[in-house]
Amino acid sequence: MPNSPAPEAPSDLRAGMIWVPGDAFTMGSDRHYPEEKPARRVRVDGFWIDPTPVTNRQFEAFVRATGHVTTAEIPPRAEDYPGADPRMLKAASLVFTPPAGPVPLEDVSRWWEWSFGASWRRPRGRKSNLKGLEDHPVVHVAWADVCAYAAWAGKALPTEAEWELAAWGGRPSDTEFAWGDELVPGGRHMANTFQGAFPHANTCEDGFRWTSPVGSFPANDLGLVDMIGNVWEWTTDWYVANPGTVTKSPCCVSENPLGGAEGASFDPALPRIRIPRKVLKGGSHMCAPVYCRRYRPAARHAQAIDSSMSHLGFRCVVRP
Ligand SMILES: [Ca+2]
Ligand SMILES: [Cu+2]
Repeated sequence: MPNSPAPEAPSDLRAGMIWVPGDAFTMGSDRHYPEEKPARRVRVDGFWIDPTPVTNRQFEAFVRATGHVTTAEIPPRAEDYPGADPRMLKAASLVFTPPAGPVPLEDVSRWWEWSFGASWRRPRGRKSNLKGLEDHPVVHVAWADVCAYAAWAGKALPTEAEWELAAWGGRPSDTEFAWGDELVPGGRHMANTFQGAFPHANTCEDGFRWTSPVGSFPANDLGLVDMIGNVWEWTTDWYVANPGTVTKSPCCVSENPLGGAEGASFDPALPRIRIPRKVLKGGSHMCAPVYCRRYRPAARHAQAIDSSMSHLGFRCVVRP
């Protein structure tokens, strides 16, 4: 029923949202991956944000109310993917499928499987289900899906700057991690990440091999959980590799920055496939010191808007 008027969002969806006071802060980092450069002063107006990533329980309420069919549940159209093997053009999503032993870490195809039948309902492939995962973040949601959810809920998706300010939780943005300078302070895991030899030997010292129920790790000072780790989260910004260059303000502090231009967000490595990309934030349960140290507020990743994955979710905001 995609054309019928959106039903009223249940009021409890908005209850519990947390106010992030407007502030100026240093966005990005000069000390980590190149795409986080340059560290720059920005100012962001205050907004409300969901305290947790959207859960399977919440997403199910949305699907039940609207009949929404997610991108992963629809076979891709051949004309959108020139050169694609027709046998691959089936409803599918990317599922982390760890190999038995060590593999070259440059080759992501060694652990990402284009899994037919995988979707938010079957997060670990066709034979999986949501039993016991009701309070885990929903995954396998593409950009159109998270936009549809936000519209139904009367909310919006955060900008990268809003998300990054919220991830600092009111603390100054001058430490290595959102909670301080140690990844595992005093042996306490602060987020669901990957321990051990990536991708084959997860030792699960933090207690979770896959996603975790929201709130399994400590909240930040604003009361937000799972900003770091668990699942990557969508933001509205079009991805550009050098975000500092799109600062529009003539003075030194950029106000409510919005990211780059859509046309500049295509993947230069895939010149035939012109799918724009958004910025993801927060890292996931697959970030590991030996492979991907993106369990930090400044870290970012480019994601094609048509793609969904087993470590990718979202949360919403409301602006005053
Ligand atoms: Ca983990
Ligand atoms: Cu990572």
